[in-house]
Amino acid sequence: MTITESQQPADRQRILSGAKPTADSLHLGNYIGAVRNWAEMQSSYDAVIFIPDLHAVTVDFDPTTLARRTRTVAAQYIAAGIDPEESTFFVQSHVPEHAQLAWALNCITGFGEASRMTQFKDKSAKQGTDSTTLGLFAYPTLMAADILLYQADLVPVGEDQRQHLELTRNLAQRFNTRFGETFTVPEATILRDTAKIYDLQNPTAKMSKTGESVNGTIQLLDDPGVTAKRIKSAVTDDDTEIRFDEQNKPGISNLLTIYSVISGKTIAELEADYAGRMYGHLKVDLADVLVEFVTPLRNRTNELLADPAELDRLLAQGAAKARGIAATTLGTVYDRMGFLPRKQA
Ligand code: ATP
Ligand code: LTN
Repeated sequence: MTITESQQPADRQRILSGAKPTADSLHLGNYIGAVRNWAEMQSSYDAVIFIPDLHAVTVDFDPTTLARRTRTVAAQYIAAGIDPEESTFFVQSHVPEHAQLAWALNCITGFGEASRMTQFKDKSAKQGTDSTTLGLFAYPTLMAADILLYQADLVPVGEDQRQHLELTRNLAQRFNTRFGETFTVPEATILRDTAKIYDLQNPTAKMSKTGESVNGTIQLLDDPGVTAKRIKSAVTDDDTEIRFDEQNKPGISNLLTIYSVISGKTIAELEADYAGRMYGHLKVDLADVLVEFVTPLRNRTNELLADPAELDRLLAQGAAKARGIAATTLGTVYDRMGFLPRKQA
């Protein structure tokens, strides 16, 4: 139990998640593995969804590109069903309490503890010490601040974020023990059951914004003709049977997964529908289904991007809602840590 004013009513748990604005468009894997699930959770949870732009500058970045991507991703989230009225939806840098709480958490995090984060070890090893920043090292404590500010109960993330969630739980417990009950200790909701989408050209690697081949990725803002072409040229196998078998038929299995998620049909239904038919039939139909699915999403995104004032208004409204919660938590934290209260001038 926490004792801050941002405590949640017992019947509606708070979920919190976000994905960095590090590409010009979300891809189908982001939609199926993340955004779609957040959108579905909005009705049964109190959802806090945000764009971690402060996290995006922990590695090399370009200012103009960052601003453009943040806007585009914001529009795509809304187009994909994140409702700015129902949820708390905002851009991280618009809520200064994230950076403020991160500093407080930095000061209760061990250097050795932070050094053990495998994502930091991997990324810094790849980049070399000279291009590795203090920001990248502190990435996990900023992420902990994102979560703890909102007293989130559940944090739906991929397996790669498990260690960061564990650190967040440890920091919450450490702070609570040392300074008094302040933070909800969040649960990681590792999205194991969520369909993982693979690269269309290399179907054993996940579809990724940093993937090798552009042809293997379905960008949600691509022209529909490009989307159809990518599906039609997806790598399959020498066999002819349309059957889900990730081990031996990764390409066909990936197409069946995408088809199933987009159409709502089960894999078994699809296997039955396509019994005795050729790979080409599956691809043509899936291309049609996918184009029908991405076209309204793309149109809605472009509509939102064509009205920047309205998009800004929605983001400002989200940031105000977020600050209402974040400022309360940060106030308690500062007070507990012994910072002198700031009086009105
Ligand atoms: P990168 O290529 O830089 O690792 P990414 O494209 O994998 O980036 P992230 O920003 O790491 O995307 O992930 C955002 C969210 O989308 C995460 O919750 C992640 O689990 C989900 N996601 C990303 N790729 C896929 C995929 N291929 N299938 C299912 N979910 C995915
Ligand atoms: N590190 C996450 C993005 C992220 C996040 C968060 C996710 C930043 N802060 C808080 C959940 C909760 C990633 O790379 N997927």
